[in-house]
Amino acid sequence: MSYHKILTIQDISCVGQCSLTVALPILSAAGQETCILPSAVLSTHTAGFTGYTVRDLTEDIPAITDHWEKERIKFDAIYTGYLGSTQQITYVRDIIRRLSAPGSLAIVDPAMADNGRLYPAFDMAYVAAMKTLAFSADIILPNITEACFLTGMEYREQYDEAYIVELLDRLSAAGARTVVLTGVGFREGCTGVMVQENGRRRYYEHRKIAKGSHGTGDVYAAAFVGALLNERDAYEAAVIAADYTVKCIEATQGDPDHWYGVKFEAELPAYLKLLGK
Ligand code: PXL
Repeated sequence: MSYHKILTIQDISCVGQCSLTVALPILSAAGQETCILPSAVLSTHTAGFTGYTVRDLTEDIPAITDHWEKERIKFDAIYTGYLGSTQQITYVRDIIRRLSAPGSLAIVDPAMADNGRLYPAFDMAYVAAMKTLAFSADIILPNITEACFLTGMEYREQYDEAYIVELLDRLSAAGARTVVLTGVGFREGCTGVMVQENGRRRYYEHRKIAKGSHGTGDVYAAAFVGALLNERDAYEAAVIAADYTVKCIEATQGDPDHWYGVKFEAELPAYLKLLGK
């Protein structure tokens, strides 16, 4: 049986195909009971839109947690993405402590940075708090920029395998158990994902589509979690998520008006096929 109750904690960007509006449909399609805790409500995501509204929901989290605990609600997995504030990270750690079912997995996408820079809402205090969450999780899914912020290593556009190995080893030394490092490319036209687990490294290379696409990190992480909960190991889940994300980007190419996200909905049947459903 691979029907699990998962809690995903991230923002609702009402428009923009990221965070909860991506995670909820993907995890539901993967056949999982998907409970949500919105960290904030934004009119759009923050990567490219201007003048967006933000309502931070940090204050609501303690009462929601208390209620779930009173109802004896427990989760088989807790998966976090973009969070609203530093205080919220403390609350999320509390949720993981109090509401995890036995054997539950904590999966953290430290969604805070890309292309060498933090997203506009974040600062180094947020990075420090994210370290405490990421290094106590079972699985983390950083991109190279996020891995650099988590380890203090210098961000590089050009790198070799030794640089990636050092990044992974520093993450492991800091406490990360399984690391799924995304956006790792060694050759022109290719990118990929490097999975490090129990001292073993495995790399999956796939096509890199030139234009950067917003929201693909969220599509990737949700598809990874969905595959993991369908009894795949971390590497197998990383491969499925990569193949699905590439399809989503391909489905969006050629539509210049669709710069803010990817058309992941159109490729859900392909995702289900990859899951063998
Ligand atoms: O895709 C990550 C993400 C999620 N949520 C919000 C964002 C971003 C990236 O910029 O702004 C609100």
